[in-house]
Parts: sequence; structure tokens; C-alpha cells
Amino acid sequence: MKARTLAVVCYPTLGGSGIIATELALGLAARGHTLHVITNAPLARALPRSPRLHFHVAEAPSYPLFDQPPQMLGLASAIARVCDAHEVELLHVHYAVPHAASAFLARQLLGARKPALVTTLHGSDVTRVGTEPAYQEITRFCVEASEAITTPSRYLREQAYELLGVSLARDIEVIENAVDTARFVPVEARDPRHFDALFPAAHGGGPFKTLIHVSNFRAVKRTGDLIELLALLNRNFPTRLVLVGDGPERSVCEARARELGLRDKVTFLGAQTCFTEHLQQADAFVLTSENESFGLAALEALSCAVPVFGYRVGGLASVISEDVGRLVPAFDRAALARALHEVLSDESLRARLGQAARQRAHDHYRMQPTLDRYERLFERLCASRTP
Ligand code: GMT
Repeated sequence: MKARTLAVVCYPTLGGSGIIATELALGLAARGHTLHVITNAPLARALPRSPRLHFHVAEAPSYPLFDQPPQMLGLASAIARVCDAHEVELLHVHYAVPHAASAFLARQLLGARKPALVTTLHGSDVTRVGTEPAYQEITRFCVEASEAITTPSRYLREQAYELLGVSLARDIEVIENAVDTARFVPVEARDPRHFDALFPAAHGGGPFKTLIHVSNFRAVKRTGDLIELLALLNRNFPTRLVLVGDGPERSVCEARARELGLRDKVTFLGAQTCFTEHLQQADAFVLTSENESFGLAALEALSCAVPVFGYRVGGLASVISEDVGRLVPAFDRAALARALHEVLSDESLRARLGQAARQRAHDHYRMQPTLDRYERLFERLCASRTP
């Protein structure tokens, strides 16, 4: 593809949509494109320097009349300025609310100089917030104003038609998320003592199996289920839990762990940008989400050869096949505990799932084929704008 000037809008936090957006930006810059990443706050994760990667933080000045600074407006203004100043040919927005609306406004402002627009829907922008009656019409309208719409799973594509009401006449392209399989790698030999320093108080009753979970601790993640699960497992199977990330449900989990007498078996690491060393050493990755359009954190675990366990919800089943972990009926914690017990008590089975997990990440979810898909889409749209 001819080198193009592209802009990306995403959330700066450690959520999946921001992670995949910045990974794509890095990959596209490495392929010779110039990328302008626009966010409403500095990125939570520092990215490697690249002469072709530029960052812009949208300003949203406040005023005593405002409850909150009008971020959507500040973002629209930043998009228009960046696109105009750098002659951006294509704008890619990740997560529709409110990014698709900011992009719509910016393009109106730019008139004939407007870039082509691609909107990637990610999950709760369709299944939750996008379908709030107060937001649905405006979100659907702005999403449909994009020249191309993509989703990371077939599941979310169906939901976009069904819940958001995107017209069936509009094509929605499924481009699955990907993982950097060179960074998320298995360790050659796992260290059985790796987690001991994180659990100084948990003596006696071992040897422990260690589960890991990574998320933003929002209600949709049902992180409280992880604590209940840990209690079930510890009835006859010494297990510890490492929790990476932060968010509104974290304090609820901490309180529940205390109530259940499990505080010495749970470690809260908080928001971390470098947790791969822990992921690689875990016996299993667990997620108990009420819904996941894809499950990027689970894919990162697979790439580290760590089997994944969770509920059969949303698009997770397309990522987690039976040979790389276990998905059980939604919210059935006892079934999840049984599945974990079955696999973790048989190290050769666990290792087989781990190997298959790595293979699956490598065969289906490497960055390069995903970058190829986006490049083809972007080139088609950029070429059709050029006179
Ligand atoms: O939709 C969200 O909840 C936010 C978003 C994020 O920023 O973390 O997560 C979604 O996008 C990820 C990247 O495509 C997916 O891996 C997650 O499964 C998806 N989350 C949900 O569907 C709940």
C-alpha cells in the first residue's frame, strides 16, 4: 500500500480498544505510514518512539457553567485541526461513543478536506452504552456516516445490526483483534516460586496453583465472581489469584476477599503496563465477564501459552476453543471451578492446552495478517477519494 497519512482516535486507558488501536498504529507506522494518534488524555502506556508516530491530546477547557468539560467537542475540534494541518487521508475511530460523533462533527467542519472515516465498534459501545435510549439514535447515525464499519468478532457484527440498529444494507467487516506474539511469549521453563513474593502471608496449605485475571474492573467483568470462584476452589485445591488492573469493582472484590477469609490468597497489582512476566507464569487465565465481544486480554494469555477459563458469552467462544481452555455456561461458578480443577490437577493436560493456546495465537491472531486487512481497507477508501 502507498504510504498514507492516517489519524486514529481511541481511549488512552488500558482497555482493549485503546490497546489494539495503539498496536495497530505502531504496526502501520512500521510499514511506512504516518500516524496521528488523538486521545482526550495522555496514553496510559508509553509507546516506542517512531518518527512516523505522532500524539495529540485534545483539550477540553472548562467553564464555571459546565458540570463537566465538553470532551466530545474538544475531541471534534482536535480531530479537525490535526486532519487539516497534516492533510490526513483517513481517520480511524475506535469505540463509537462518543468518538464517532466527534468524528462526524470534525468532518462537517472540514467539508471537502474531510478524511475518509472508519469506525471500529468494540463491545459495550454496542451492547451497553450505545443502546442506551439517550444515545442509540445518535450513535447509529454517526456510525452509519462512516465509509466503513468494522467489528472484532462476528458476534459484535450481529449485535450492531440487532441492538444498535445499523442498516442491514451496510456492510460491517469483521477484522479480528490480534496480539504481538513476539512480545507475549511463553517462558521456556516456568518457575514454581515465581508468585511466592506476591503472597507473603499465604503459608501452609500449598503447593498453590495460581490464576491470573487482567481487566478494568468494570461491572461487565463480574470480577466479584472471581473471588467466589477462589473460595470454591480452595475448599479442596490450594489456589491463589493475581488480579491486574483497576476500576470501580476493585474495592468490592477486596472487601469480599476479606469477608471470605481469602485476603492472603488474592493479590491486587493495580493498573500495570508490564504484566507479561506474571502472565507467563500463571497456571490459568480466568475471566468471568457478563459479556465480551472478543476478549483481547484472554488472547494475550493464549499467546503466552496460558489456558483460558471463563463463561461462554459473546464472542469469546470464537477465540477460546475447547483445545485451549474451557468455557462453561454463563455465571455457573461451580462449573468453572470444576473445569479449573480438572485441568489444573493434571499438569500434562494443562501443558497440552497451553501449547495449543500458543499455537492458536500464532496461527490465527498474529499482528501482520490483521495489519494487512486494515491496510487493504484503508487503501480502498483512500484510493477512492483521490481524483
Ligand atoms: O467495550 C468495552 O467494554 C470496552 C472495550 C475496551 O476498551 O476495553 O472492550 C471491548 O473491546 C475489546 C477490544 O476489541 C474486546 O477485546 C473486549 O472484549 C470488549 N469488551 C466487551 O465487549 C465488554
